[in-house]
Amino acid sequence: MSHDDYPTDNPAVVTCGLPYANGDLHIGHLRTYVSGDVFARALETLGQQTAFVSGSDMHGTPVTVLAEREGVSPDEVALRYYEEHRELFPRFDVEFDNYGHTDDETNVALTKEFVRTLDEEGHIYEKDIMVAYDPAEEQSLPDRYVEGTCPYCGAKARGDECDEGCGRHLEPGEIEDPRSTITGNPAEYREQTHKFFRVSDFQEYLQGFIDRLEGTDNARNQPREWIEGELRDWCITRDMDWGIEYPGEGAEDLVLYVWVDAPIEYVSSTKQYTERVGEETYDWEEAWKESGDIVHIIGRDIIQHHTVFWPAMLRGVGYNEPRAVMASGFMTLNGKGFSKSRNRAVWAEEYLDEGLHPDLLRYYLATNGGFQQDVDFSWEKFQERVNGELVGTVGNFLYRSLLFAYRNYEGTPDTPLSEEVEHRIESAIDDFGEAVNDYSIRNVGNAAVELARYGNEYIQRNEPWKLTDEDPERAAQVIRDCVQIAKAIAVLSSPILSGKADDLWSQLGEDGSVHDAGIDVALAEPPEDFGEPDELFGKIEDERVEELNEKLRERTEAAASDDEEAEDESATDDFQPVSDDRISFDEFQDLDLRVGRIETAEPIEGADALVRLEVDIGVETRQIVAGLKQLHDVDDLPGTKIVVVANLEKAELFGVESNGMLLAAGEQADLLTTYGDAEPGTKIQ
Ligand code: B3M
Ligand code: ZN
Repeated sequence: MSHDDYPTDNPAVVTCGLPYANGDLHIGHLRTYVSGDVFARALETLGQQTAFVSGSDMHGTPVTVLAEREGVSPDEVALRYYEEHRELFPRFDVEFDNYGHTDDETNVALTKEFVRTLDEEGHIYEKDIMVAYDPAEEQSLPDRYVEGTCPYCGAKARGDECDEGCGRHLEPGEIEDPRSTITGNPAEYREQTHKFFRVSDFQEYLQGFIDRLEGTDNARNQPREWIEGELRDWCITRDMDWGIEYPGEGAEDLVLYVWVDAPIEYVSSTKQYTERVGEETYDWEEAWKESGDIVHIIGRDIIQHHTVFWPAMLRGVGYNEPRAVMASGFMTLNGKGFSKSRNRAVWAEEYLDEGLHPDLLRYYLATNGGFQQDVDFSWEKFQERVNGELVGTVGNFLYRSLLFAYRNYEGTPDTPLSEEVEHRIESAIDDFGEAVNDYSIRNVGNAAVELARYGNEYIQRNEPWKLTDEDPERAAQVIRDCVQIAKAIAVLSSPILSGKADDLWSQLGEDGSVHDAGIDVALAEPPEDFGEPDELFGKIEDERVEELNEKLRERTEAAASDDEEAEDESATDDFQPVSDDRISFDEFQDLDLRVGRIETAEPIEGADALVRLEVDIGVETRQIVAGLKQLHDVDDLPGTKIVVVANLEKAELFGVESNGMLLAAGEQADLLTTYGDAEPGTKIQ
C-alpha cells in the first residue's frame, strides 16, 4: 500500500517525542520540537487538517531518580517540569494543539484500556525473571537505578538502554555486572514475576509495516535487524511506586513500564484536543482508529520504541499505524556533546534571555543539515547562517524591494504579474510540497530562501532604479513582481520563520495572520497600499559572538569545578573493584617512577587531545606525549611537578615520539605530583 501525497483528506497527527519531566531543555532538545512544529505548520499550509500534539513524560526512573536526589516526591518534580516545558514551547512558537502529560486522567484511563485490551486479546503473559536488586538497601533496581555492561556490545550501559554503545533497549536482567546507581552497591539478581507483552505475535505484521513506513531512512533501516531476527517479548511492568498501576490481576504491586504509557500520550493528547475543539473540528478517533496520517518526530535513540513496540501495541488494540517516523541525528555544541552536569549547553531559556529572536534559532535548527544528520551548533555557525541567509539573502531582498515599492508606488504597482515570476513562484510552491512529501524539513526552509535568492537576482538583473525615468512601465512591472515574490516568501517561510513571516505579512499590508493563509495565497494579489518597511533581520556582530562564547566558557568552567567538588563528596559508583591478582614487591620495583618537572608544553597540531611536553627528570630532559589538551590549559602546564614512569617503552603518538609516561588520576587527568619539595629525578618508592 502506498500512501497518497500530502495534503490528503485524512486528519494528520504530528507528534514530538515526549520530554521527560526531569530537567531544563537546551537547544539540542529543541531540534525535535521545532522540526515537529515546522512539519505540522507546513502540512497546514498545504491545506491538510493537522493536530500537533505532545506532552510531558512524567513516569519512570528518569523522574524518580531526580526526585530522590532532591528529596521530594516524583509528582512534585514532574509537575514542576511539566509546567516549565509547557510554558517554554510557545516562546519558541512551538504551538502544540495540545500539550498534556502522561499522569493526567485521560492518559491513565486510556493506558489502562490499552493494556486491558492487549490482555483480553491474549498478547500479555506472566513470567518469572531475574531482576536487579540491592541487597544492602533491600530495594529493586529498575531501569536507571542500575548500571553495568551491555550484553550485546560490551559498552557501559545504563538501566534499560545502551545509550553509549549499540543503542539497544535492554530488558530487566540483561545488564551484566550490575551496580546500583544510587549507592554504588553491587547488585544481585533476584527472581520476580512480571508481565510481558508478546511482541513476537506481531513479527509478520511488523515486517510489512516497516516496508510501508515513511519518514527518514534511519527509522526504516535500524529496526530491520530486530524485526527480521528473533523478536523478543517486552517486560511491561516494574517494581516501583511511581507510575500507572497495572490494570489487571497478578501484578497488583507493580506499575507499568514508562514506555507503555508514554506513547499512548500521543493518543491521549489528541483526544484532549478534540474534547476542547469539538469533533467537527478535529476527530481524534478518525485519526487514530480509522484513516489518520500519523507522523512521529523523535530522536534517533528511540527508534526501536517507535517502530517495534509502539506499532505492535497499536496493532494489538486495533488502532491505525504510524505513516511516518522521522528520527533526528544528534546535536553537538562546538563539536562536543551537550552535558547537563557540566553545564555545557545553550539552554533554551538562556537563548531567549539574550534577546535573540526565536526565529533565528528555528531557522538554524530546521535547515542546518538534513534532519537525520548529526549537526553541530556554535555561535559562529549560527552567526554565519543568520548573516548570510537571513540578513544577506532574505532580509536584503525584502527590504530593498519593499522600500522601493513604498517610495515609488506607496505599495503594489497596478500592473499584472509577469509570467516569468508567476512560474518561478509556482515552482517554489512545488518545491515546498515536495519537501513535505520527502519529510525534508530543511527543504521546506530552502523553498523560501531560494525564492529570495532568485528575487535578488531578478531585481539586480532588471535594475528598476534605472528604469523609473526611462521606462516607468517596465519599472512598475519589476516591482510588482518583487512584491509578489515577497508575499510568496511570507507564505513559504511561515512554517519556519513563524514570527518574522507574520511581521512581513503586516508590512505587506495584509490582514490577519499568514498562518491562516494556504499555499495558494502565495500567488494571490497583494494589497494596493502598504507603509514603509522595516528591516526584518539584524546582523549579528563578531563582538556579540565573542561575548556569547565567553559566557558559555565561563559557565562550563564553573560547572566543571563544582563537579569536581561534588565528585569528591560522593560518587564511588565509577570505581572498579580492586583485582584479586596481587603483584610482588619485586614486580613493583621494576617500575622506575621519577619526579619530573614540565619545562615546555605545546599542543600537537591535528590531534584532539595530545600535548608534547619536555620534562626535566633530573638525569635528562625527556619528550613525553600526553592526552591533556582538552582537560588542562596547556599554557599553565610548564613549571608543574609530575610523576613519570621513566622506564616505559618508547611509543609514537600522532607521529611524535613519547619517551615515558606521566601519571594522572581519572577521566579528568588529575596530575599526580609531590607533596613536599622533592627535586626532579627523585625516585618514587
Ligand atoms: N520521554 C524521552 C526520550 O527517551 C522519552 C520519549 C518518550 S516518547 C513516547 O528521548
Ligand atoms: Zn550495547
